[in-house]
Amino acid sequence: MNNQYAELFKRNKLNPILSANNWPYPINSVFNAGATLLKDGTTLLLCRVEERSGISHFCVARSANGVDGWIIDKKPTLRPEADKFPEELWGIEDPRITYVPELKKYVVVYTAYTRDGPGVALAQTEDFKTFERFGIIMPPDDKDAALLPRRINGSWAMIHRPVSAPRAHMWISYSPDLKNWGEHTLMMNARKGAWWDANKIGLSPPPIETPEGWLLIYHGVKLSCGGCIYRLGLALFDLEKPEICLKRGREWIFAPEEPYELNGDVGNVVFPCGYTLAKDGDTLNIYYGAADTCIGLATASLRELLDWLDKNCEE
Ligand code: BMA
Repeated sequence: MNNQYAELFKRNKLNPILSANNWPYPINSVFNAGATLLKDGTTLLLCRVEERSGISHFCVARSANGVDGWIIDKKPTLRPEADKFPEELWGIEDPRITYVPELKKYVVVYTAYTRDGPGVALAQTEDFKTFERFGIIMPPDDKDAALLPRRINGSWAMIHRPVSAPRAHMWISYSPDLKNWGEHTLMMNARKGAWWDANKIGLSPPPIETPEGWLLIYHGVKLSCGGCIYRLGLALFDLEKPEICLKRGREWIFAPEEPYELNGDVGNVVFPCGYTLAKDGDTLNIYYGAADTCIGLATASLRELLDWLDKNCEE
């Protein structure tokens, strides 16, 4: 075979593993799900469900093996509540879940679609049944946010993606209490020109802590006359100063190729918001929205990702 490249993300044979047809109530699409492993080993996906109004809410799907046999909540798990939280006027989107051992809670950071564009909102939960909302924590335009699972030098840390049109870069901010955020620091720039990650980048799933640093899977948006292509790349950041980039991959590692990734409501999109790490400490299950229509699963080896980054990072 010609044109061979390292296949770091291996798609599951059952892909797409979840789509609107699986849902217990009528919806348009299901994609961009946050993910976590519960204490009993169950995989929990907090799925973004788009209703046939265009507004999104979240719905929980649980599976014993993280691949099939999904048990889906019979009705929406978390709906936008615009009367109490006006920033949720046009829905809630793209949740990222971080389990925080210090709080013994899951912190969900998501996009609240406000009258003035997307902003970042936060809620915490112990059981994915009741949620304590903190409201909006980053004003619009801002999205693609996730909390780090532990404090950095005494402060909570959150990666997010403010927009200063026409460019959008990744930032990190710090907080004493998860409500008030400051020390806003640029973390990584979008490249320029013809690069796959020119002009617009953002965090995809929450950062992965490894002995070598925080491994980030991020998306780059290439804009051409044919539209946008959402692809994924890798970068590594300092464990105690996460705004410091240690390595950044030159090439993308995962891109839309399969029919369900190329075609859908928004074609040419792979967009993971969550991963789980298997008991072996190496196998990553990456759950990604495909073409803003369904959910795919790809498996990768953490060791292989770090080795690839070592050999393929920019000078
Ligand atoms: C991004 C987000 C995602 C979406 C993607 C492709 O900006 O809004 O929710 O999957 O665009 O449409």
